[in-house]
Amino acid sequence: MTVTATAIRHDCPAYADARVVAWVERIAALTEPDAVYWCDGSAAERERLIDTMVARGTLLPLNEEKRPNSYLARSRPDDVARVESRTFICSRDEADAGPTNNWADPEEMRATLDGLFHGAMRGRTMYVVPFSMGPVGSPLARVGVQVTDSPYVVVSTGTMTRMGADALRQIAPTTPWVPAVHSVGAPLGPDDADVAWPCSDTKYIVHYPEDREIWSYGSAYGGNAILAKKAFALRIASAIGKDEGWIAAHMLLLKVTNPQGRVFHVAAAFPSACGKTNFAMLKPSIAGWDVETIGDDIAWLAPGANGELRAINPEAGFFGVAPGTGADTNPVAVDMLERDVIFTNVALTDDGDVWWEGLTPDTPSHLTDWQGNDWTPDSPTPAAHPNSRFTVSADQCPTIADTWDDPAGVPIDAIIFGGRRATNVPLVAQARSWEHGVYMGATLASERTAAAEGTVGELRRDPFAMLPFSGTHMADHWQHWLDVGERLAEQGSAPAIFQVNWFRKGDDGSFLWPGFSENARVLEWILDRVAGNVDATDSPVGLLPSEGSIDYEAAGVAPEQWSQLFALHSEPLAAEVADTEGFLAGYGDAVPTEVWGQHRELEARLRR
Ligand code: OXD
Ligand code: MN
Repeated sequence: MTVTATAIRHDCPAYADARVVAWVERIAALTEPDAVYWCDGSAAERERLIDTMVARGTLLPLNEEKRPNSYLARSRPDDVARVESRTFICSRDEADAGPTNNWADPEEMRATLDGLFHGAMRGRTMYVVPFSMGPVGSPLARVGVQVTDSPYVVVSTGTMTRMGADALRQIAPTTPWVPAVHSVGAPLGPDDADVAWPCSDTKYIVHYPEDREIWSYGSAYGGNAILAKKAFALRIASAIGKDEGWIAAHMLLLKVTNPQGRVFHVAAAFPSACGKTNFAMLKPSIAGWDVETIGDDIAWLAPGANGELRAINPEAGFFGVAPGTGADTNPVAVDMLERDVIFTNVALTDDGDVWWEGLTPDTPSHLTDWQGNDWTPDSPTPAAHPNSRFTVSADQCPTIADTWDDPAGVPIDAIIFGGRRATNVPLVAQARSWEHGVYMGATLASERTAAAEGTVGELRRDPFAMLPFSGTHMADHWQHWLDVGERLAEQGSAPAIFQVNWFRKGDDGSFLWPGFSENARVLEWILDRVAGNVDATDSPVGLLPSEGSIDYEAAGVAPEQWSQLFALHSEPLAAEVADTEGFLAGYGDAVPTEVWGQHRELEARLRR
């Protein structure tokens, strides 16, 4: 029983734009769902969807006393993460996708997807999910509509975005909007019983940057399926931003108030698995400094009317990695997760609560692991999947800033790039200029293996932490940063740029810096630099803290460790510069001359 166009037109909200309705009709004709449901984003709707999922076994209610109004989802074991190998950027010209994206011809991809989506929603309901990225009506916000046959994706999108009627009302006859089509790829015949986590072995996550369109097939997990997040707010937004003069950045956002009451805003990029959510919820170890959260993953950065760089967090929730989130690493998140959370692939305690590695110092003696099996501390596999997640509303975060959803955004004072580096990269360095900062962002890397002193571990480059998330040629993204910086400099002044590294190791292989709450000392130095309150010392890699400007001993760091945190060893640095040369060359002619210029200058400074 396939839904008819007449039924769709009958059920759609009166204010739905005709283009949206026509598109929904087209996708319904292709995918043949049993019904089409237009989401309004209300609490009652969310409750109904949750009840449906509980009845189907997709969600398990947790102990109401220990974890009120919270649920556990267990995905299929082969649908646990973003699949970069199945993620495509289908620009008309292959060169526009660049060497780091999977490219496919858009016409051929459309034909492939037409075949796959034909009848893909049979036996299921197609939900129409309108959403706003950014505060509804903000000049910095953009709207999209996702259709999906997964109620889990609907509820997750309801937490991660401003979802529902208000977003749909934003779409007037000439408003640009991003259509996103999603199916789990598991149609049901009339006699088929559904499963708790329907998905398909065949997966495609496809972006058409010129058409601003997303199609995703076969997965219900995270960034593969909650298309508002990585697919829209980073990949498609990087293409929109390039045309419109703003930047889609894989960055957290902080509001920081110093002891004198001056407010600063910071945007920081880190590759995945560098503790981004922990830094976004930093509890400072130093008195008088107040750190508040604006976002933990994505920032949209746009030049403002007075030559300042303004930022919004386009999301409305956190889809954070659970393992490693505990009272010592992120006490703010632990408090945030007390209620109203959907957990995915964490372990279940015997009293119906959740657990994951790193949540508590003691491991429970018995758990049900993320796949539903008995688990004890002797079990050979982790209790929670390493990529298990929590999905929670941003306004539940105890440190959320009062300005986090200001439609005008916040003015950015400092930009930070950080990777996980055992060698070479100092705890903190200030870029000499915007161009030098862009070079720091472009050459950002983490080290695969801990390296012995005097060598460099294999570098996994992740320029601007955007490697899996750019909808454009990566080197065009660098050029775009240069262009925006130039525009800021013409009208006002561009924010200062810094590089940080919490992960440098000493000769004995142990971390030199305690990290977490002590990272506030680095933030203090950065913002004192912005305020002009503290000196820096020149070095080949950038401006470093002068002796006495960071109280490292109060962080438990000895003078010998402190000097290792900033040591510049010529051999491994030369090896890294040679590696960078090859890395940049891989982007061919698209590498901006300013980036090559910065590379040559670094080379020359290191030779001196
Ligand atoms: C994420 C990521 O999931 O960056 O946020 O990988
Ligand atoms: Mn991320």
